[in-house]
Amino acid sequence: NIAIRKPSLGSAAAAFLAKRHKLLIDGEWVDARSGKTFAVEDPATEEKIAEVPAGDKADIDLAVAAARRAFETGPWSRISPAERSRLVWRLGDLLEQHADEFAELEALDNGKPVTNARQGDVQGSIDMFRYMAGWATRLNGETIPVSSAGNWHAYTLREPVGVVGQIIPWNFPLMMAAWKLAPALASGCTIVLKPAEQTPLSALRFGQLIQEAGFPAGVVNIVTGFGETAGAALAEHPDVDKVAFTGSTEVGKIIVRAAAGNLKRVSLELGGKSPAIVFPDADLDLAIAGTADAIFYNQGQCCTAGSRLFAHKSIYDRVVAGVSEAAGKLKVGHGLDPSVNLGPLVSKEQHQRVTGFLQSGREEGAEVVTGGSIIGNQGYFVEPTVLAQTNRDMRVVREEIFGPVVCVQSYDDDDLDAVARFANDTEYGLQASVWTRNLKVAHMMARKIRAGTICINTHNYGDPAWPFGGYKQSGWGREMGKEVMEHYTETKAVAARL
Ligand code: TXE
Repeated sequence: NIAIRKPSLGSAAAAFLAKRHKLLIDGEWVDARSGKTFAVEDPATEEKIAEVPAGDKADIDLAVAAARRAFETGPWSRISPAERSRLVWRLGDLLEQHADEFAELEALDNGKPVTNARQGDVQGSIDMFRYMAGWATRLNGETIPVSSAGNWHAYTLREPVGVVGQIIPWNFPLMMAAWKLAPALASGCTIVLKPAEQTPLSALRFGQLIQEAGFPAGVVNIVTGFGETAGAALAEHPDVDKVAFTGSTEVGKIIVRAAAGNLKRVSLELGGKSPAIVFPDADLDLAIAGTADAIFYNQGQCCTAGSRLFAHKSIYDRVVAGVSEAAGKLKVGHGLDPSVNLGPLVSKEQHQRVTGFLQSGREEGAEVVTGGSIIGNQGYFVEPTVLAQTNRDMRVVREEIFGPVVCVQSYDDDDLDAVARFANDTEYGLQASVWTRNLKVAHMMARKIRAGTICINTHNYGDPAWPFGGYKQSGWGREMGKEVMEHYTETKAVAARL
């Protein structure tokens, strides 16, 4: 079931790859000031596929200055909400026109299966721009019936927060850019975007679409580079009004400290260790397929991955056998092969990290029901793995693995509070799924679990209209939905004595 051959790229993606890649600053494509570049690799073959500029503090300074000018004095500052809406909508249209090219770039750069990239990442991004386009014309304030004596007219205005720094990860490179850019643009902010160093290509290609759509210079600036240099410079920049970050909880804490310098607004979407709970009355075919997908989709590199699977004792053996069988059926190979369902992990670092966890799971006594090893000696492939007989004290159960590795635990308690305690036994709180036919159980569990998103008979759900984010150490704030607009706007209260 393993086919690691590299299919060829379509002509559009190949033409983009062959270009010399530059930073987008103030409407111009430029080299990093230092002249430095770094290599981007195909994680399925470990071949170098591109070189991109290694932007650092000097480039971030230029990009922030351009974003500030665009925000304060550029045509963007005078543009009508309807025109902003039209421009954001246009990004969705342009992305749709180039959807296959973007899907291929994502598959090549990240390793993910191209069919998932097309249906998930690219379609999700198109939908995000279209949904957020609507918000541009709906950011109205309110009139307030104040209690002060005399005649007053009091009201609020919603204003864009200003210059926004956006730092994104490598697991859904284009979609994370879309989640961040779309609401910021709809609300009238200007942006400096820093893609992850592992996967910069789709963001750079998207920069071309931003220009084609007709956004004024400086509204979106894209600086590729490393976290410790470009990312850190953006997070601590005194002229950035807000930073939006998706990535590890560890770096999220660094961002908060860096942001304290000028008290910029911070939103964070961080790690997870999401529970998937299968109740004895669940539709088991649905639950087995769904909980397998919850962990194996995107090679387990989802912040919401259903990495802690709880199955009631009465169905535990069937769930373990079913998820293991589903793992065995996955076709592993190069992400560009449309028949593949499981690609490589994104990088050597992630490969080592995940294999370290597999080793740790074994040492701590987990039973490897299926998988458990790396695949081949080229590319960052790992077998989809089911670890059974796991418990709350194991590192594999406590820490985010970010690979196709599920830890199954059985429970025999019928008390919902007790079940919720298992689910909540983590420092994270991003998502949870509940698999049951009983409506009362489903909705009671939804209330008892401390997580930002709850899925009933599904997992890894997302929609542009559905607010997404975490409790506890999974982050601050919500992306998507109407909630995200809170993060990209300030409320100004005005009072007039009449
Ligand atoms: O993430 P980092 P890494 C988790 C997952 C994974 C682990 C490590 O568990 O195994 O994190 O991945 C930028 N100042 N997630 O090391 O470092 C970096 O350049 C400013 C969960 O790749 O957090 C990149 O653009 N920025 C997650 C982004 O932060 C810095 C997605 C994310 O990288 C920085 C990815 C710094 N000091 C990993 N250091 C999710 N929530 O979906 C790094 N960056």
